[in-house]
Amino acid sequence: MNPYLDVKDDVREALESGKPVIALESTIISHGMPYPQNVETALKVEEIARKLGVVPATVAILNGRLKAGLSPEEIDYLGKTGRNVIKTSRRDIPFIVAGKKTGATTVASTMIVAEMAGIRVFATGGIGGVHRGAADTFDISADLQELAHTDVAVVCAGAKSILDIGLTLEYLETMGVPVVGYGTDELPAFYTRKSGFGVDYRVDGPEELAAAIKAKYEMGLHGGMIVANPIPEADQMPKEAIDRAIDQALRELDEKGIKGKESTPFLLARVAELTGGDSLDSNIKLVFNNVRVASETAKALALLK
Ligand code: PSU
Ligand code: MN
Repeated sequence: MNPYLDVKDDVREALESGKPVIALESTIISHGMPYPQNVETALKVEEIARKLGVVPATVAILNGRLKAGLSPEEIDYLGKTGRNVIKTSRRDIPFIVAGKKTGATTVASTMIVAEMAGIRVFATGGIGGVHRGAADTFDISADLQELAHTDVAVVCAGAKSILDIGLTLEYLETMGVPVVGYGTDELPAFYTRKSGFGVDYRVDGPEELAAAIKAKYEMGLHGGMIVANPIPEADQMPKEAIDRAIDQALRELDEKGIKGKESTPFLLARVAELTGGDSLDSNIKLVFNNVRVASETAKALALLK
């Protein structure tokens, strides 16, 4: 095992005995949602996985140690400290570790730690992507490069329109990352079930998905996979309301000159404020839904091994 990594006891036991485990990220806790909903969601997500017979491993860096699996107190700390925790992507990891600092892991860095620990399936809400206006700003999330190289399947709710969805799909195609629709031929758009863009492959259940994941890794085809799982019908946002909020948040981002790693947290927080919390409710529900799919997939994968 990697000497920089601490694997929580229950996670270690499950991995050693071939039982299903899923990874969860922590930037969604500290930078993706407000307190206390962030902590409530993170704890509930772990409970959902456990009830399905899956061990959850929430990932973060605490005092310089990579962690696969956190205690409820550690999750509470990350949620309470919020945006004062360092948002940690691939490039940040050596400095957070060497400086014995605490970092919340993005999709990219959670994939890195999950792969080190031997966890194949990861559930979150949304991934980073190619931002609107990227032709000028070059703002392309490091999550996409990680998906190109690191062997973890990421269950998310598709790509939201703070991103350029079309460019994000082009980038993923170039990088050889499969975009899989879970029970859908159309890529979901996070808050809504439809984006107008197709997926590469559709799967209709965890066994079918697990078989593709197993084939990929057994052939040594390195890199991740995006499993796009539509938000449940009842939890969707009205398209006009969400589009309006996103457009306004993007205008404000531009006016304020916010750039780099601050962009996504700013946009998520503004959209939640502008929709009076409705988008936060949808966000929480879609995360629960993704955890269920990731858990069933981890179980199917464990049975195939
Ligand atoms: N999208 C969401 N919620 C989130 C994020 C994205 O709906 O919490 C977080 C994830 O941790 C993701 C990160 O990995 O933002 C991407 O940030 P950036 O765009 O700076 O790469
Ligand atoms: Mn970015």
